[in-house]
Amino acid sequence: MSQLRVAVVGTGSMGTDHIIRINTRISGASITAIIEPDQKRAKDALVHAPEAKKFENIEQALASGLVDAVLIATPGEYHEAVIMPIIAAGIPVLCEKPMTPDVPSALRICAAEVKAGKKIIQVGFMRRFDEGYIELREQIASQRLGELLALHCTHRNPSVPDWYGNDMLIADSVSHEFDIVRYLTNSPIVSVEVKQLKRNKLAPERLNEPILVLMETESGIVAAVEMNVSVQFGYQVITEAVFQKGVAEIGRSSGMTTWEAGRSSQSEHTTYITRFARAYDDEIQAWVNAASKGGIGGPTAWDGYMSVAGVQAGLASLRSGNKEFATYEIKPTFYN
Ligand code: ISE
Repeated sequence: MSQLRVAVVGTGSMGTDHIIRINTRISGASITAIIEPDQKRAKDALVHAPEAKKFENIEQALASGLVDAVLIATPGEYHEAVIMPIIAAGIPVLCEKPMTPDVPSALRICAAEVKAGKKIIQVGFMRRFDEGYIELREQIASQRLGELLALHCTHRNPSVPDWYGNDMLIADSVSHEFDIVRYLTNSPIVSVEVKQLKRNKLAPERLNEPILVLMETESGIVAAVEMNVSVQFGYQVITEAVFQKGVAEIGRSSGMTTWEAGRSSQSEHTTYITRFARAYDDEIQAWVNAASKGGIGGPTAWDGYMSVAGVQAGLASLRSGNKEFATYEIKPTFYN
């Protein structure tokens, strides 16, 4: 296949960022179709993909013969309805996180993929492609500093849009840590406890945050995640790993330091789009390379399900204030 012809479903900020990425920085792919019900958003997206055709729904796009692979960037609650026809068509898909809003729908997707007999769903956990996380995972696995004892994770957003509700602290934002902590430690998360920190009065009224999410892995590692979406100053995702013989930290800004008028300052990211730009590029390039051969090049639908199951325990703890336990279905051998 010369160029992978990609349809993008959902052209909000993330979908549009992927369109620009695929049409400018990624090799071997181009955008041939978009599916977006909001006329203004669709029009804005087509500026970056003038060759693409707009379709009303995924079924029409698949039937057009213009699509070899699909990238889904709508909110999680719309994913299942879009993924099912794609599984039936048997073409590769990159689905942004969270894969679905709840465990039953995540399991339905896995079951449909298993039944179809081929791994075609990659879930958009871009942190797995971030240089720092890759290095940290190797550091943990090598045991050069001895055993890993604990993780301190900082996840801070300057602010969030109007449609971001309180549950999204866990379901949308901490969904990343449910994946990456399991990935770093190579061990599933068995319990989650959400603590309310002192409320930031600058947070929108509907949000009760920051929160501290304590997740414990089966291997006994506790990760303490500060989830904070009203920090005002910038976007930070920092991880500190505590080992028997040392400490490793990733994610501090590497922006320019400026000395001026008796002060020094360093620029900081203000959005995940720039903080993880390289990771997104590497994620999408790996997906395009694999999808061109009909497969996937990153986290599977099962990884998507494992994060959703962690989110479910996290939401239970957010409501009860207690430690809640995560339970999982047995992994089908298909995903080994
Ligand atoms: C957003 O959806 C993301 O995926 C970002 O990585 C995360 O930092 C942010 O909190 C989410 O809302």
